[in-house]
Parts: sequence; C-alpha cells; structure tokens
Amino acid sequence: MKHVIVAQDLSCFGKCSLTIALPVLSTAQIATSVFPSALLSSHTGGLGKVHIKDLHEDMQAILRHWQSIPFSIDALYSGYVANIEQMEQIHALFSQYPHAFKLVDPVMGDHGKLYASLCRDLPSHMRILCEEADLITPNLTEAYALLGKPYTENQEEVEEIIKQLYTCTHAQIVLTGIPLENDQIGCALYCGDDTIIWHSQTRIPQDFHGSGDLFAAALLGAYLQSGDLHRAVDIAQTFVAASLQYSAHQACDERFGILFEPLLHAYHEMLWKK
Ligand code: PXL
Repeated sequence: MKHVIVAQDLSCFGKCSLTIALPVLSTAQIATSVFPSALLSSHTGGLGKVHIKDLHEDMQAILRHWQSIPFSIDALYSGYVANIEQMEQIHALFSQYPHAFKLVDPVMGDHGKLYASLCRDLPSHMRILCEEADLITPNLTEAYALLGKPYTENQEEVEEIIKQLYTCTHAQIVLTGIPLENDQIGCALYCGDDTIIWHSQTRIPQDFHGSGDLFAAALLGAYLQSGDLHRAVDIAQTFVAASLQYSAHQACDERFGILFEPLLHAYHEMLWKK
C-alpha cells in the first residue's frame, strides 16, 4: 500500500488542510501519516478571531523521533504554511525522505489576494519549497505571487506564466482557477514539453472554503494510484466540480467548507474504473 506524509495544519472547524486530505487519501486507499504545522480553532477565512498554536517545535521533535522508525514513504504533500519556521521544518521533512515524490500545493491566496494570516515574505520562501517539488498546484493568484508579479486575469498571459514557473521550479505544474470565457473555469497541466493540456468546467459563483485543498488531495490520490497525471487532473476536477455543485445545492455557508463527503464514493469509482 502506498504511504503519504501530509504536512498541513489541523483546523478544528471549517474544512481545509488535514480534515480534507486525510479522508480523500484514505478513499484512494493510501495510508497517511501526519506532520502537523499548527493547531487552529478554525481556518483563517472569515470565521472571526482564531486561536492558533504554532507547532514548528513539535514538528522538529516528530521528525527526530521518525528517524528511529523504519518506515517507507511514497510521497510527501505540503499545503498551507503560515510562517518561515514551519517552512524550515517542511524542508527538513523533504531532506529526511529525499526519494519520496513531493507535491507542494503553495496555498497562499485566491482572487488576486494573499491571505492576511501569512507572513509577508512567505511567497519567496514558498517558491524555494516549490523548487524542491515534483509537482506543484498553484492557483492563478499563487502563480503570480510565486513569480513576484502583479496579478491579472489576462488569459493570454497564462501560458507565459506557467512556462516561467516551470523554468524556475522544474516541477510539473497544474495551474488551477483560470477564468475562461462562457462562464467556464479551467486548469492547465504542463510537464515541461511544448504542450499545455487544458481542462475546463462550468464555473460556480460561490466560493466554498477548501476547494483548492480538495483538488490537490484528490489529484495526489489519483496520481499515486494511476501513475497518469493527465487522468489524475481529470478525476480531481470532476470530483471537485461535483462537490461544488452539491455544496451549492445544499446552500451551506461557504466558510464552513466544501461538502465532498457524499461524493467520495464517486471519486473511488473513478479511481478504479478501467
Ligand atoms: O484552505 C486553505 C487554508 C488552510 N489552512 C488554513 C487556512 C486556509 C485558508 O484560509 O486559513 C489555516
């Protein structure tokens, strides 16, 4: 069985990070271990004053203990990182397991804005982490932040942005959240050759928290199971689109998080469909 270490925060309310990654990877029949960066009373996306316990010192102790446990690992997966101290521990994790596949989801913002909870110079540090990755999954906002460029929604620039990101990271890239014509939203896959592969779906006007985390976790699960990144993008996008549609239909509070649980069986079926 494949085994992934998920380096993310535990937000006690409002689905995101670990509360999304763990159920999704379990559905993909992948074993998980946890490298927790922080404990928060909720995510930082509009639910009021958040209690935060930074765990970077604990991360160091966890890594030290793991050195004495003979386990093997297939992949490392990082997401939201709030500060440089946590980032250093994720670098240490990557160094401790150099042969594992590394997915870095450079979670930093959306709709042209970076999250206020992040430390100022996080983008340049996140870029260095991306340089260690095999696969990165920025949205458009994060892609511009990684390159230190002002955000625009100019579709003609997207191909240039994705290629520049590849040049500086040498990681395979799935760029998400690209606004397209006719109420579509797209993502683009680039692996360093000449072709960018586009996937698109109908845009849903609501903004359910954790949708990006759901995409990255579903992508990793599908990629580790199929070995086919193109197919994995298709599966992750279909799963997230169905979860968004379901969440919109239930009219739940967007801040409470995307409802994906009733769609996990469909994700599972897509993974094992011949
Ligand atoms: O979904 C991204 C995310 C993860 N973790 C925490 C967050 C956010 C986005 O706001 O606040 C703690």
